[in-house]
Amino acid sequence: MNITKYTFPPHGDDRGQLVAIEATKDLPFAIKRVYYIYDTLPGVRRGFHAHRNLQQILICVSGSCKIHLDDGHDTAEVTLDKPNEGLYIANNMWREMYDFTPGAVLLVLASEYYDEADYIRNYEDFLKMVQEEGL
Ligand code: T46
Repeated sequence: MNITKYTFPPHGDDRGQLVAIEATKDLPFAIKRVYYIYDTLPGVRRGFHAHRNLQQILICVSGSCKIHLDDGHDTAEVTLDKPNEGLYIANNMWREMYDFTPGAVLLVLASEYYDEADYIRNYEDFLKMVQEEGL
């Protein structure tokens, strides 16, 4: 499976680091929504869904976490542990997030507004869709 990661150059100086991300210049889509996940309890695994249309960039801006990706054929485990590195997740990709370190913050840049109808939350339905649509 091809894993696409974006590295955003930090503008560091003797005060610390600053990362700027500009929609469509630095990303393959225009950002319509930003959300973040924090205070994740030990042992928690979340996600367990795919999206029909949504594209996202996941950045663990503090701490680290792991992402399980599944395109219906292959799987991959990706570690996010750099505040200037983003993982691109295309549509039609099953994802699970786990192994959050204490205090980890996972920032997500999303190509679409929140839409519950865009979620495929049943793994068997996901595999069926991949097979039927030849994805
Ligand atoms: C994804 C992974 C990486 C909203 O009201 N608006 C939002 O924009 C989002 C993302 C969620 N919500 C509500 C819906 C649920 O009541 O927040 C609650 C938790 O959402 P969910 O259970 O979907 O969270 P995760 O961590 O399983 O998945 C989230 C995103 O939903 C999903 O798109 O790709 O993070």
